[in-house]
Amino acid sequence: MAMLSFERKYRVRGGTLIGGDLFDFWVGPFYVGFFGVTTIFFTVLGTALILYGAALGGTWDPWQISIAPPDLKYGLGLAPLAEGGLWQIITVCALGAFVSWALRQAEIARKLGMGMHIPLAYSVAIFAYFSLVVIRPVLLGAWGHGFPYGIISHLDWVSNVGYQYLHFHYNPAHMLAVSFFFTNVLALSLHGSLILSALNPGAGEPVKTSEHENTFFRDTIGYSIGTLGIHRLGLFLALSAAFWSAVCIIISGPFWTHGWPEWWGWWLRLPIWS
Ligand code: UQ1
Repeated sequence: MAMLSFERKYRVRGGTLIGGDLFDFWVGPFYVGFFGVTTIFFTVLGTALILYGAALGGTWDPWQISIAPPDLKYGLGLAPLAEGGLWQIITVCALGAFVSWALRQAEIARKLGMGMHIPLAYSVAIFAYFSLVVIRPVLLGAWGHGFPYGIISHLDWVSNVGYQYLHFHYNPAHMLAVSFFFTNVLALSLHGSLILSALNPGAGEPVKTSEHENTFFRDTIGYSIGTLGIHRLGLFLALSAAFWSAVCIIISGPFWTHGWPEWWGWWLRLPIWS
């Protein structure tokens, strides 16, 4: 692939965390690096194992394919391949690929003299996955508490675990997570539509800039958070959504075993009602 004229300026040596110059090169438009190699390794191995697990599963219907974690009886031990062992290795591959990807982001950010915002933000998404398949299963004492890798089967898992706590929407951390997800959607819809409306004012009209963007929101709600501010807000909302998602599932079981509606008993027991 041809290199764009400005790319030469940004294809700088160094910034690697490991391996020195060894993997400090590009293939077409893609930076490789040590962690590019490990990302490819874990991704290819993990995908091959998913295909093997699917072949053992008796269906090629994409909706029905599922690779389940081990039975609870295996606790935190290793299970035979066809009885959850594949799920265990696939989980290691997934985490290997995700962490490799985050470290490749960190190397590229160092190369370009940028902050670590991108790998840090991505790490919060990894943390949410890690909390589901490692932290909570370890706290509960069995890998069998992880979720199955399948389109319908993981939805069934979410539904079943939700009903195990009677009504998951009463989980206060779940409430926070959902509220952050919704607010994130609101912020991105406001931001995306504002940018498109300023840059696509209509045929023959000159493109508008941030002065117009500020004025639109000052005119409508008396306040503009600014062009940098909206991105800070968006990052905060997105990270908060993922963070509270992780918290809401970690506390379900390890720290609260009853139905979540019951948790609100503290409110009913407040002395002010008597
Ligand atoms: C905003 O104020 C702003 O500053 C100009 C943006 O930057 C481009 C935005 O995208 C949005 C959505 C707003 C409005 C948001 C709030 C929280 C007032």
